[in-house]
Amino acid sequence: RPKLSGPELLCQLKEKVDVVTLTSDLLPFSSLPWASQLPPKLLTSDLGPYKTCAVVSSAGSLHRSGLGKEIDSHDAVLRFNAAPVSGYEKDVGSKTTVRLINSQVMASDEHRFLSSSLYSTGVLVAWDPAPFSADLTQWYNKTDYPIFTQYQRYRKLHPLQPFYILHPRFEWQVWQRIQDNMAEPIQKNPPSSGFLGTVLMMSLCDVVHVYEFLPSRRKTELCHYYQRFYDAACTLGAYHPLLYEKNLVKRMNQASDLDIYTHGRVTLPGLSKLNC
Ligand code: NCC
Repeated sequence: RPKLSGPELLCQLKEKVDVVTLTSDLLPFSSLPWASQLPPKLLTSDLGPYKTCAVVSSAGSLHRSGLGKEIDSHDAVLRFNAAPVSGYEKDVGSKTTVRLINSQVMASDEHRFLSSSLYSTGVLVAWDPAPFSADLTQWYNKTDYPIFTQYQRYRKLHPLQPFYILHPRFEWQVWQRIQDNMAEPIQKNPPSSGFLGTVLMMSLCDVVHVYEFLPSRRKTELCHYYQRFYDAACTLGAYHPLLYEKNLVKRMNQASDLDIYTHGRVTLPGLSKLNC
């Protein structure tokens, strides 16, 4: 199959991916007693549009980047999982508009999801690796981690904080974009939070800058900017098809390779700005 150009890949994202979240009117949730804890509307109708947005990967190469000011100059900033800002402002900024978390973070004791103040800033969006092609009821009965019990608990403790859950259809539609553009079969695991969040912000913003998803000259085996833990798999991927995601993002980048090398910065257009 012919290799698509950057603009063609962008149009595929726009045309073949629905950026959807769970709403209280969807079965099986609408028949459950806690349905009203789910938002009535989609994330994309409640949030944005923003002019410029920053997606801050958690990569170790953000360490000593000095990118904090630039990141904070955006209208909205997306962060991932347990990535902190406190103590790291110089490198990653201090603004958090949206935090995308996987269901493992919500469930594991070490992250103290229900009690830590780390999660109380901004809009929360959670996701769980749903089985491929499973319907919502099958997924609901067999989630990877207990995303729904933790969601209900969190909502009770923080009823005013907006909190969305990604529809598994979104995960797998993004996965399909990766697979359709690679010659070999890729692992049937959902894309990483980093790529899911990038596509999510492309649906909310006119321009998206992604930081250290494609590593700069600061490239390191340090996994996260906030932990002394080394593993090249954090940058290259193991469970997630991370290398393939990065290949696509490289092809879609609208700025120069020098931006990647010096700032670890990729520039992507908002989906609404595309003429397909
Ligand atoms: O590490 P993680 O991701 O939280 O990082 C967020 C996103 O940043 C990009 N990244 C990160 C590190 C790095 N060196 N290079 C990068 O490009 C990736 O796009 C990544 O998605 C996840 O995707 O949710 C993930 O979560 C962690 C972990 O669950 C959380 O950090 C909580 O501790 C996963 N690690 C493990 O399961 C051990 C990771 O595989 C994916």
